[in-house]
Amino acid sequence: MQKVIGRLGGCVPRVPPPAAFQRGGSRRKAGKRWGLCPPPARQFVEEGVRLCRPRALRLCDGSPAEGAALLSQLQAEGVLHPLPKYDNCWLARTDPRDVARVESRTVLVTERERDAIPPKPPGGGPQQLGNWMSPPAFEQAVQERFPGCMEEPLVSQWPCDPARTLVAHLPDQRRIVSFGSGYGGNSLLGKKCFALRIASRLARDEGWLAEHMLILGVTDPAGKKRYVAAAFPSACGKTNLAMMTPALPGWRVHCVGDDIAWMKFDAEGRLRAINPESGFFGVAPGTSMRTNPNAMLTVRANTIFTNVGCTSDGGVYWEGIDQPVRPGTTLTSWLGQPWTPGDPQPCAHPNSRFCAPANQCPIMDPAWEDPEGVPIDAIIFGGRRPEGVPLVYEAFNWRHGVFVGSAMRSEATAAAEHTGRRLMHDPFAMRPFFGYNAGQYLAHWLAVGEREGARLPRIFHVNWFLRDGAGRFVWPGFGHNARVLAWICSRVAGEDNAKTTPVGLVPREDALDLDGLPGVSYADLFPVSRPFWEKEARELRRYYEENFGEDLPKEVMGELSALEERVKKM
Ligand code: GTP
Ligand code: SPV
Ligand code: MN
Repeated sequence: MQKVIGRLGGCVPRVPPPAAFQRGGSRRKAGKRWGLCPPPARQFVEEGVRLCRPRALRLCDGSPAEGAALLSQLQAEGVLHPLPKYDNCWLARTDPRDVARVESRTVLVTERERDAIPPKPPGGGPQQLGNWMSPPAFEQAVQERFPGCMEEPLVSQWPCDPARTLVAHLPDQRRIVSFGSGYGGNSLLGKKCFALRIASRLARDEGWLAEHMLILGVTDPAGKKRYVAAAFPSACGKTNLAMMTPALPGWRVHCVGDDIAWMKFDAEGRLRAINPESGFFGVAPGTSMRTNPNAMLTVRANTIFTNVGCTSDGGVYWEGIDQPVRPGTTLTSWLGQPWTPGDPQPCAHPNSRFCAPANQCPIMDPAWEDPEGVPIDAIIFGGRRPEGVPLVYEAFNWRHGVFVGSAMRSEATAAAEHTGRRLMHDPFAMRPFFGYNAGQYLAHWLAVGEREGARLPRIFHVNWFLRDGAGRFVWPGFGHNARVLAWICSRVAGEDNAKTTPVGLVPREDALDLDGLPGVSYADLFPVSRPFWEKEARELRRYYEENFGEDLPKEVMGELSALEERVKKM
């Protein structure tokens, strides 16, 4: 033990012995723990200590007692505020400049640029499929940020450095280096950084898939259960679909995961999915007992809320929470200011979130932690499309499905730094999360479809977000999305209940259950117009050419040409 302290101290003369090592019993325990660390882990820690020069070092054991001690320490430091209305729930208010992922500062570091991103467009416009950094530039960036960074005095209760934020990935070494942000996907390194970016690269190398997808089980009234995976861009409805309470009598939904799916073929050729996460980091605004009761029940205990508003009786508050505020109770905004309904600025930040253990969700699937995964029958793509894109359509086959995934577009949301309701391309909902060249990613998906003996899931596209002339959603969404899941299940069962459009297969008018939805018309939900799809195809061609260039698989370009031909004949 002494030797270990000596070595740490020796490497870093100005670092006193780690805090956890300074008291009798815990000093002995910490020493034992250090001795049990595998040598590469010790080396990693020693390098970190040398570089960042922390005042103290603590080896975490993950025990409940340690968790409780950390929470009290963070409360004492003013980072977390207790929410006494619930059981062990906490509010964190971040620095207002550190509220979302920063795609512009997220980089892949590889020797060759082409391994990270497709070639830059000839016109010099911005490439939108990720950012590459060369290894020397990365080394310099590290030297400009890390040496002594843990010696710096804290300037606020939320340490961050927005001007120098950098979220770097070295896929060849399976390494992640993140600096300057404490928010969500920038700093929860097991989530987007590892389970999507690094894992997508592992998946390509090893023949599986790491995707920005929810996984759910859906059981029909006859008791037949199927699992589906769905990729929607950030803040576009994965958590809500994964936990939904079906509005169709007799149907049940169970949740396996709400954000990330790792999928691999089994010996029978079935694609099996696991959720690599143990909790949810979900969007708060819009979550209510009406829209997502299971999420509301999940976050009543052991939950950290970030940037939501709060009530003077120790509860949380956000736009769309749909709960009356008790008389005499006052509200405080995410900025810590008094807030009253009607104020021009929102009470909660639009990207405010809850972080809660998944096992608290009342409808977790019995197989949610099964290491074999659950068999996937359907893959669903989707996005926020205010016009032109039908409620649901099915791809003609796997290759067409890969095209549909590559063609995904959605309105910008508050999950990243983009602003306004701008329509953005987001292939496979992975634009912020590709761990290698997106053209090679599409080629990998095409190769998966060619795999010998594979029993491929069917592929669908959904759009819950069509609006009418007055800007209102034409589809009620949430629990009513079960109506669409029911049609998807009928297709998986082989029912002949679709009609062909140039875009894909849509439900025949009698095949989608719209009972009890006054004012919702089939015609409004299934707009398929020639001018819209001509424009869409033109825009897609431009996007492919400028962003994927010659790295776009020819099969995908072939599918676009086929769509253009079908649209011409409308
Ligand atoms: P990330 O965690 O960022 O990856 O997002 P997500 O895809 O899990 O999004 P989430 O389910 O949290 O939904 C984001 C927002 O969309 C919330 O404000 C929801 O209330 C809203 N939303 C989800 N489903 C629907 C729907 O069916 N209809 C409508 N109108 N809004 C929805
Ligand atoms: C997303 O943006 O897709 C999220 C939230 O799931 S974060 O973890 O912050 O990336
Ligand atoms: Mn996500």
